[in-house]
Amino acid sequence: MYNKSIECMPLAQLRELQSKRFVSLVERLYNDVPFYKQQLNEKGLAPGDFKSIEDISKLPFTKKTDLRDHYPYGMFAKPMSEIARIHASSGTTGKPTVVGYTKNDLDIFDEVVARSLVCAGAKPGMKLHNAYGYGLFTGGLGMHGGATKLGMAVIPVSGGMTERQLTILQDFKPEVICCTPSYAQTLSDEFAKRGIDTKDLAVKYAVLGAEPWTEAIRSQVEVGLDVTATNIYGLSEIIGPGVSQEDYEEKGTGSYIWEDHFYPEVVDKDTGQPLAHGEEGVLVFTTLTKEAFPILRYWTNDICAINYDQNAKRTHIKMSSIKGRADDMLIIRGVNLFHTQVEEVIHTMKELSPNYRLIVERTGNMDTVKVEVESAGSRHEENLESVLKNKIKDTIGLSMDIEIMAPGAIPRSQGGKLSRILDKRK
Ligand code: DLL
Repeated sequence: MYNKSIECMPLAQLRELQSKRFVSLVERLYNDVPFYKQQLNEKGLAPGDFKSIEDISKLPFTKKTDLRDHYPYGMFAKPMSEIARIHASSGTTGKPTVVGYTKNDLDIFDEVVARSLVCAGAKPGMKLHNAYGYGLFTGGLGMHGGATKLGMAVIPVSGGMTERQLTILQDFKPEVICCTPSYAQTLSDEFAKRGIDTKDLAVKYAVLGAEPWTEAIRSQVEVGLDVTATNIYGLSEIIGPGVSQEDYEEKGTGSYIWEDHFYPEVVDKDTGQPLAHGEEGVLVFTTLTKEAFPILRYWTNDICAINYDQNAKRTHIKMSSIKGRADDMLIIRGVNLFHTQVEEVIHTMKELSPNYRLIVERTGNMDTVKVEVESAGSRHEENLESVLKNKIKDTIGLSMDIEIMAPGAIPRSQGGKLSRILDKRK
């Protein structure tokens, strides 16, 4: 849903709106969530100390461990009688993080997803093939609500059952698909395997997110499915998908963060100090409008930079693509490594496909990384391994073993998020 007065709001006015919402948020949280009252009291702060959004840095961060400590409902700011829906995100360890929504929150969720879909190229009257998982994961129901609000017809396929997805894409003729980028790769591969010409599909736009991806995957998916693919970002703790979205006519310039609802900061991952626009660090969000599960300065652990784009269609700030999560960063012989860095190098070599994974092992005291990557065709030059090895060494500064594999050899996404790192040290 394109809302010009909000999406193109002059920055001074946007700041005023954020300030007004922020001041009332601090007051609400102080009164309604004992955890926040205690946090402010411990710092000798009271709601009256917050006059504008500029005061945000006085506040401590909220971390995932705080949510775990208050599992399941301890961070809710509304009684259960006002909660309309509950979602949860499963972490790698321990209990899931539980989040709640009032009816108003669900309206906001619909609004930001509808806005994101328009930004991705979708229009009322189009059909959305929704291959994000339905259930506790926010992807399926989140996209569903936004698409309905926009006036699209939703095909609630959910994740998995790839054969059925292919049939639906061919027969139901959706113009828009949303799924994880790794699952879009799977679908594109499967069409190719069957010799189906994707030019015959109606699908034009792909809205991909929920995991890090780079231009390498964009190229594969855009060619393989004959679509324009854009990035959608979000996390359950903030709302779900629709925290930010890339515009289909501004690809590669970052994703708009819907700043009227989600106030972003980027901070140094070690010191927590706010960084200037353009500098890379941990993304932190404050939800300005949510009622059931509002959150102050949430430490997402996602690494990126934010900046304004003077040439853009909208005024809201953009975030770069996520390099990775700080807790997924590998430290190999003293060098910090995200798998997306390897993906970017792979992208420079047309002989390789962006189907790859990193195998991390420990031999003695030494950590080693092997890159398994599929060749683009069934044959490849003998020296391809050493070319990739040298390129990785030159750009990332690490020596890695390389194994070029036949197309189809690397595990694919079966519908959800795909882990591209196999850490055998654990
Ligand atoms: O993944 C919400 C979502 C659903 C986003 C569908 C986009 C599309 P969680 O399961 O809570 O929520 O996982 C959130 O996934 O902190 C990032 O690390 C990662 N992530 C989400 N979107 C992107 C993206 C959903 N576009 C976590 N690029 C976040 C990179 C992403 N990472």
